[in-house]
Amino acid sequence: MAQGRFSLIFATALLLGLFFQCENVWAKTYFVGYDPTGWTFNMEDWPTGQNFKPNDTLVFSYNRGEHNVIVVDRQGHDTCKAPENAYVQSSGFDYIILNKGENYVICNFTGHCEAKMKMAINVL
Ligand SMILES: [Cu+2]
Repeated sequence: MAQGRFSLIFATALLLGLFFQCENVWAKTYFVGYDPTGWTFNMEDWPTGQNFKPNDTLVFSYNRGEHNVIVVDRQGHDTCKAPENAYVQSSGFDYIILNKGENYVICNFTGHCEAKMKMAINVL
């Protein structure tokens, strides 16, 4: 009986340990923006305070044809210019996977990035 209880406690501790370990390992998925608007203007502050990890996924939901999603570098972010050969996502339901370090995303529809439809996310 005593041994059974010990095994139970041990198994529980083991499971809890695994759970918390997985919690750190499993990447998370975030819907970008404030419900229900999703990816839109004035997004600069949205990442603030969120504990993003490498390999987390950001989902960009928006009306197709009204916006797009382009990963750029710091200069692209600051100047609101995507390179000619940039990979442009425009399905209305796009995603990116965060890398460790700085991640920059803009919408390059005319005037949108300038209207703060851009984000800089530093992943630690
Ligand atoms: Cu846009």
